[in-house]
Amino acid sequence: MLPPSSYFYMMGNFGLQILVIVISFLQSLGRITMAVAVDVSQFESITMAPPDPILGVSEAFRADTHEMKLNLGVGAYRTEELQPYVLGVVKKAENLMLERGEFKEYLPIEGLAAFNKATAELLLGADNPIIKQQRIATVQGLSGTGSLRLAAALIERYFPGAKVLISSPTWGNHKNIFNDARVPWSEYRYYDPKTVGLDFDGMISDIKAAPEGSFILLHGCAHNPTGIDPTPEQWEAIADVIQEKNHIPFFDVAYQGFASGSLDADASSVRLFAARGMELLVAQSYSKNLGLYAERIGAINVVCSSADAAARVKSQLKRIARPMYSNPPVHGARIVANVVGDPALFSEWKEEMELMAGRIKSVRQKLYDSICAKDKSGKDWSYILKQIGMFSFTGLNRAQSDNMTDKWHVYMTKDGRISLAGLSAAKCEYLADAIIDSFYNVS
Ligand code: PLA
Repeated sequence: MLPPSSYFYMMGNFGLQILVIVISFLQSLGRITMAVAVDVSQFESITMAPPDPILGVSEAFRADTHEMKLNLGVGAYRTEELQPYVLGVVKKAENLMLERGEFKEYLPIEGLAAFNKATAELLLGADNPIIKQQRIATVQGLSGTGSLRLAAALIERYFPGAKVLISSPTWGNHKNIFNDARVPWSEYRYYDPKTVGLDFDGMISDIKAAPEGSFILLHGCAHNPTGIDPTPEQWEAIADVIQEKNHIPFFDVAYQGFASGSLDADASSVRLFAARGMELLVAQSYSKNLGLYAERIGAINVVCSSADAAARVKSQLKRIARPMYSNPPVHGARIVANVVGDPALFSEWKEEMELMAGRIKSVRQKLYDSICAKDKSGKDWSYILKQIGMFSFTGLNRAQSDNMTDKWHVYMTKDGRISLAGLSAAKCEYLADAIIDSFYNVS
């Protein structure tokens, strides 16, 4: 049999004309269009994407109808009743905004000036000389992710071929962000499964071995997913080797206030590097500490050695942002500016944050106590208590994590991470049973 195209050749021009007339006639009867639309799509070559390893967990959770189901996937703070929480200071700030009847016109490309000022001050401390010297370029971003993406685009454009070193493991989206921005990356050792602690020597030697002038991505505090942070002495040693190798530190600060409950203490890693006079990048997010997840509010900050360099960097960040999303949304920016800029709201925020961080610490303790009371094997579970922030890196492997979900309806990421921010005291016993069953009965 001949391939269909050969018949067209054989028909010649006249035959084709007849075919076109016939097709037009059938189209006018509404027959042919339907057949074409159903059978062949212009998007045929697009395959189905896998669900997101973190946000996809919430989708699966919503579809489960079991009464004991528990969503410990995404890092989102819930109340003891496992309900989403809007901070009191956020409601107050929003009321203020309504009273003032604030407008909704476009923001400048770099975002709301009052927000940019507040966010840099929150990061470095209001009296940091870097701010007075105007050595910081701050651009409002679409939360932590969008801010990281802007920085990645800046690296791709102005440091062609430069590598970003990311911790192993890290937040899953880091790799996507640099891949999509076409920035090469590799990993440095971070987590030591034997000690369930920091592989400090591995980290230092991998940073040392990286090509001079690499970007070193560091979690400012509450490392995701491990919950393991370097000590202040270790941070100094990390800064030493970064400085020695002329690398550029690139901080991701998504949990300021959530590690210790103190905004200042949680910014100490960044401040330590900045105090050495180093140039650095910092992406900030207000998703967790102000509970503004869906408002997409954050910033990218570039600390430079001169005000002149900072002005140029800022101008280029704006140039990158303009064709990407033009300018950022105003609502979250106003909330942050109102809360940080008002002494009464600011101190109220700190209290609420301590409360949130405190609730997470207390379920962490309760989970540990419940596991220890149930597990008579003598296994040391104390790493659960040593980890900080929203997450616990349980050490459960993929099959064990699957068991947590399939048998126990506990939704979590497949790397063994659980978000304690989604756990209530009432569910600690149940979770302890699930962990012990998965750990001992699944390999
Ligand atoms: N950086 C780190 C280290 C994060 O953990 C997250 C969020 C972000 C940046 C970005 O958050 P933002 O864009 O909302 O500001 N990580 C979450 C959510 C909480 C997520 O994956 O998007 C997590 O569950 O890991």
